[in-house]
Amino acid sequence: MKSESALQELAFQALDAFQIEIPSWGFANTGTRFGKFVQAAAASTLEEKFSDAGQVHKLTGVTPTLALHVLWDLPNSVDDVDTVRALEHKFGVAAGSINPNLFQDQEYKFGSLCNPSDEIRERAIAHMLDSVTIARKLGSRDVSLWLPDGSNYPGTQSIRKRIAWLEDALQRTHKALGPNQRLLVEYKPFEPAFYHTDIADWGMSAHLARAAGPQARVLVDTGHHYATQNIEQIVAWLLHLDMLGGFHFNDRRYADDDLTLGSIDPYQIFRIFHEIHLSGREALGQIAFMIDQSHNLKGKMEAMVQTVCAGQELWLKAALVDREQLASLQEKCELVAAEELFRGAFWTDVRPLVKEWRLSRGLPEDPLAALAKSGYVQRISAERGARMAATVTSYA
Ligand code: LRH
Ligand code: MN
Repeated sequence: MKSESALQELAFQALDAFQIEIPSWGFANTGTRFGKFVQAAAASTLEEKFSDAGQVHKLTGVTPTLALHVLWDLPNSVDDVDTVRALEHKFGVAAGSINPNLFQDQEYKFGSLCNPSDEIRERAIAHMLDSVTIARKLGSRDVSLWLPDGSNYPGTQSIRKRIAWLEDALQRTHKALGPNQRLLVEYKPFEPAFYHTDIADWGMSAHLARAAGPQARVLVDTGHHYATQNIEQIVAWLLHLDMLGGFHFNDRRYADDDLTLGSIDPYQIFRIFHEIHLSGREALGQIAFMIDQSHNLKGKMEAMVQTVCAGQELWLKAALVDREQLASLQEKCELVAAEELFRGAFWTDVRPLVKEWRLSRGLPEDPLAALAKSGYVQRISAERGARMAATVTSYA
């Protein structure tokens, strides 16, 4: 059994190593195809998104970067770089991963990088290259690609030709990367396409990343798996292959529900974090932790702070696994003892240790309570609320 001081030291080391990137779109009004419930406090300008991100970083100390979606956050593309620079400075949060938007233009009805029209493919590739330029100018390491491309009916598209077009597009994008940049390739089994999706699983993503070049890696969105898939096994494989570039963390009950991390199956994230801890500190620098959620009902600031805290707690629980002891029990196939050791860490209430760490780093011990006490949400609701009435939208 570890002494209290040894336990605290282990905990503080683990928490010092934990950082997670927040998505600009997590602060905006989002919904489902059945509608959007708008919130007065929601952010709709890039300045408001940086302001909210700055507040989350001030409260938690572990969210120094903000993921940006090009057409949502830089509508003038490269010409908006200086605006972003000024906001980084004003709110003390840096631009993080740059996410191309290849899913909203009408011309992408039959695909973007995989569209049968080479003209449309060229325009999609031009957007990829713009995204690389934006990332380079902002000093962002990762260009993070998710592609909705696919089809809805058998026989309506050539799956083989689309693979070749993808390989070509990602190789040309990889060529444009700076020496310290990476291309992350995110997979998703379905939605919005419901027959085939061109990048549907980790194997396709890993192949495309490898074919693109040495600076490409796989991005694992925890919501992009069939309900029965063993995600931590996929993570173990990607670590083994040195192809894991990062995560989009969220939770789900059914499909890509984009619910808050740890709200449905916290043990899932714990099992993933365990595989990361097994790979040690050096691997951690190469694995981008990012949140990808849409807060349709919860207050967006509260949901974001809650998510960061849940991430910290699950990260520390997994750090408490005595991996040496576990390895020897696994070796001896002492199943129950191994499981009890493993799950025992998950049952551990680490909240007091996390509070100690926050206080030792000059951070509020309870960020959610500090958010409520700050009056920040009330203030932005008043400032932004007037605009709300005008934006009620419906799907059909
Ligand atoms: C697609 C996705 C992707 C983002 C989007 C906001 O489902 O996970 O990562 O571009 O959500
Ligand atoms: Mn995602």
